Order: sequence, then structure tokens, then C-alpha cells
Amino acid sequence: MKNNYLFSLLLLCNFVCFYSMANAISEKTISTIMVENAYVRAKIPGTSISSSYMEIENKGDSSVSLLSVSSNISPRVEIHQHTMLDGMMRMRKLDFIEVKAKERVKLQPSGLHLMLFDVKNDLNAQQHVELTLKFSNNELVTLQVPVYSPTQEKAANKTSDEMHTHHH
Ligand SMILES: [Cu+2]
Repeated sequence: MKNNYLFSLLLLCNFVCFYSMANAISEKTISTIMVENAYVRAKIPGTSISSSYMEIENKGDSSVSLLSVSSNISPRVEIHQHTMLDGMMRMRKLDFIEVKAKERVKLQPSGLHLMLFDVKNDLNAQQHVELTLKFSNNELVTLQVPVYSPTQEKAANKTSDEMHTHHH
């Protein structure tokens, strides 16, 4: 009888230990994706769309894709790419953005961007917008993203370009 009790205690311990180990592993995988320099453009008065830009870094050893984005200010956020078609700037909807292992993808004006539709709120600078990015490795990244006026946007892109030229 006493042996039985000890045995079940051992089983319980094994279960608890295994459970906390599994937890530790899943916590470790949470930081594969890093998002930096994210902002949402202030809405042009009279329209209901806006766009968002950021840099996505994949610190992991395998390729990860951004699959979808949701926001507290828009019922529909799409992944878009600007392309030149017959000398005209066109937007194309993408199903995902792939970020290869140890690489960084930059969403920027005239390139990849997120498009926010049916934005009802006024988007003023100083305000923050919540964006949740869902990745193919089941990672969810929730961000509080600042709204930038055109002047702030210009300044932000200038600093990040300068930062990158320092690497050369
Ligand atoms: Cu677009």
C-alpha cells in the first residue's frame, strides 16, 4: 500500500515535471520573430483607409511567413505589395510575406505594406493602434503601434535609412 502511494506520487511528479518542461520549450520559441520601427499612417481626412509599415526580423533557423493581421481599428487588414505596371504604381494583395531564417524584411512606402480598410476612427498622431500579426509558426505578435503624421513618417524613414547605411 505504501509502495503504491509512493508510486503515484512519482507519477504525479513526472507529469508535473514534464508539463513545466513543455511550457519552458514553448516559451522559448515565442521570441523567434522581432518587429521593429512599426507605425501606422495618419488617415487622410475623408477616406477610410490607412497603411502600416515595419521591419520584421526572423531570428529562427527556419523560414517563417506572416499570414494575417488583425487590428482594433479595422475589420480588414490586408498584406499588399506595390508594383510598377506599365509605368503605373499598382497595389497587389499578397497571401503572405515570407521572412527567411536569420533575415529581415522591411515594409515601407512604395513596397510591401499592410493596408487597413474601413477605419472609422480618426487616426491622429500621438494615438496608438493595436496590431496582431499571425505567423506560420503559430507565433502571435501583438503591437501597440504609433500613428505618424506625414512629417513624422519622413523623419522615421530617414533615421532608419541612416541607421542602415552605417552598416556599410
Ligand atoms: Cu495597399
